[in-house]
Amino acid sequence: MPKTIIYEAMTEKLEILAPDGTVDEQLLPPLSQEEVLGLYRDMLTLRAFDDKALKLQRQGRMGTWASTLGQEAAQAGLAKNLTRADWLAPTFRESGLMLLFGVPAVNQYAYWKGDEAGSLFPEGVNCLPPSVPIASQLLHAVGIGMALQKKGSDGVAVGFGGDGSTSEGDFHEALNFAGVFGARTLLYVQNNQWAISVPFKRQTAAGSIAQKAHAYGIPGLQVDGNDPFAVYAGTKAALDHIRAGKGAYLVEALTYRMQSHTTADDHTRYRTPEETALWAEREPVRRTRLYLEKKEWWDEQKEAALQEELAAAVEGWVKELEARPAPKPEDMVAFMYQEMPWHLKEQYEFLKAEVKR
Ligand SMILES: Cc1ncc(C[n+]2csc(CCOP(=O)(O)OP(=O)(O)O)c2C)c(N)n1
Ligand SMILES: [Mg+2]
Repeated sequence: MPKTIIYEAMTEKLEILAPDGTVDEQLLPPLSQEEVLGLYRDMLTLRAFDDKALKLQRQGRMGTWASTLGQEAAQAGLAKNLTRADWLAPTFRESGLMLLFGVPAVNQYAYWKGDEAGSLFPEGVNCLPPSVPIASQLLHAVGIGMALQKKGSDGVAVGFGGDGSTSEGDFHEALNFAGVFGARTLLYVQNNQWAISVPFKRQTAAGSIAQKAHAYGIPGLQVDGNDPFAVYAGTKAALDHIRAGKGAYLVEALTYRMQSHTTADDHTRYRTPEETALWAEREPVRRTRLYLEKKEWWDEQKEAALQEELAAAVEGWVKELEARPAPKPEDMVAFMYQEMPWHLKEQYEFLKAEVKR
C-alpha cells in the first residue's frame, strides 16, 4: 500500500490558445475580431497600469504594490464576463480586474500609496475594498452570493484567492457554505504557482485546486490562466451556471506571478532563472500578439500607437494621483469603528498633535 494516495487531477483543464499563438478552433469562443482586439487592449492596459505602479514605488512615490505581471489574461478574460449587477471581493492581487470592472486607476494608486480614501469607489461599482487576510475574500463572496440569491438578484458574487489561500480553513468553509446554500458565487483561484516564497507543491498533494470543488458538491474547472480565450470561455460557462440559479462554481486559473510577491520581496532569492524563463515563454500577452499577427489583425504600427496611447493614459492617472490632498495620519485610526474606542481615541489625539503639517 502506498503511504499517501496522490490523486491525479480529476478535473478538465481548458486550453485554447497555446504559447506559440496557435488555437484549438473547436474550442475557440465565438468572439468577434473587435472583441478579441478588445481583450488584447485590456491586457496591455493592465500591464501599463501595473508597470507604472512598480516604477512609482521604486521612485519613492508609492508605498508598495502587488504586481499582476503575467496574470493579465486571468483577469481580463474574467472581467469581460462581468456585469454591473455583480459583486467582487478582491485580494491585493486583483488590481487589473478591478480597473476593468470600473474601479478607477487613481483610487487604486492612492490606496497603495497609503491613502485609505482610495477605497471609496464610485457609486454603482460593486467592489469591496481589497482585503489582505488571505481566503477571507472567499467567505465574503459566499455571504454576498447567499444574499443575492435571497434577493432574487441577477448578480453573482466573485470571491478571489491565490494558491496559498487554499491552505486556509476559510477556503474550505467558503466552499462548504457555497455548496450547501447554493450561493450565487464564483470562487476564483489564480494559481500563480507561488505564495510569497512557498511553491505550489507545498500547498497541496492534490493534482489541482479545481478538483477540491467536487468534495463540496460544486463543479470545478481548471483553465489555462495565461490563455485569455480559455479564461473567457471557462468563466463564462461557470457564470452561466451560477446565473441560471444552479449554485456556486470554482474556477482555477493556472498562471504565473512573474514579479516578486510585492515590492517588499525579492523573488530571485527563491526562484531559478530557468523557471522564470520558462514562464516568460508562456505569458499571455506574447501568445495573444502571436495569434493576432497570424490573423493579420495586428502589426508593429498598431502596437506602437496603442503603447503611446496607454503611456499618455498612465501619465494622466499619475497626475490625478499626485493632485490628491495627502491623507491625514490620524485618519489611520479614524474609520475603523463607527464609535472610536478609547485606545484609538488616544492614538488619534496623539497623531493629530504630533504630526507636523
Ligand atoms: C490569513 C493570512 N495569513 C498570512 C498572510 C500573509 N500573506 C500575505 S500574501 C501571502 C501569500 C498569498 O499567496 P497566494 O494565496 O498564492 O496569493 P498570491 O500572493 O500569490 O496572489 C501571505 C502568506 C495574510 N495576508 N493573511
Ligand atoms: Mg499565489
